[in-house]
Amino acid sequence: MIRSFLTKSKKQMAQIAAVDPAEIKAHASTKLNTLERIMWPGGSEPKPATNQNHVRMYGHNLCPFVARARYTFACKDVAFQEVYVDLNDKAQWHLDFNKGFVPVLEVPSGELIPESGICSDYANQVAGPNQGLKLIPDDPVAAAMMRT
Ligand SMILES: N[C@@H](CCC(=O)N[C@@H](CS)C(=O)NCC(=O)O)C(=O)O
Repeated sequence: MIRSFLTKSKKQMAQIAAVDPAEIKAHASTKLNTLERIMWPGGSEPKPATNQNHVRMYGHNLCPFVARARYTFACKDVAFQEVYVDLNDKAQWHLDFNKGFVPVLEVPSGELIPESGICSDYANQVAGPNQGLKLIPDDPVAAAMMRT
């Protein structure tokens, strides 16, 4: 799964992944950013109104943790809207939520979800059983090893 990208070599990935990492890369590159991307200022600017149609990911283009979550959404063919925030001038609502770390997901009902691994799990769970690439092996041991 995507979180392994940050901690494992390509060879290790190939041994434990449910799918070839090259396939993930190819799939993600064609599926990323299907919805309008917006930039949002920080400081005292309030959070933008919740997108009631699509999950939103508050993030930053240089953050590898955001990339992990973004790739999972792309690989699972789950549409999402990206909102780039200013990490040099964090918004108060963001600081209050999780000290201003990205990624943060906002679901259409308005709940905010922190942490790239949790955001990735969300994408995996909302995708239908045959939707997108299979990222988590069926074998529970392999699935656990993938998460280490
Ligand atoms: N454990 C977090 C780490 C996220 C993280 O460290 N993101 C960095 C950007 S790559 C961040 O938001 N840093 C806050 C800052 O720049 O002050 C996750 O996996 O989501």
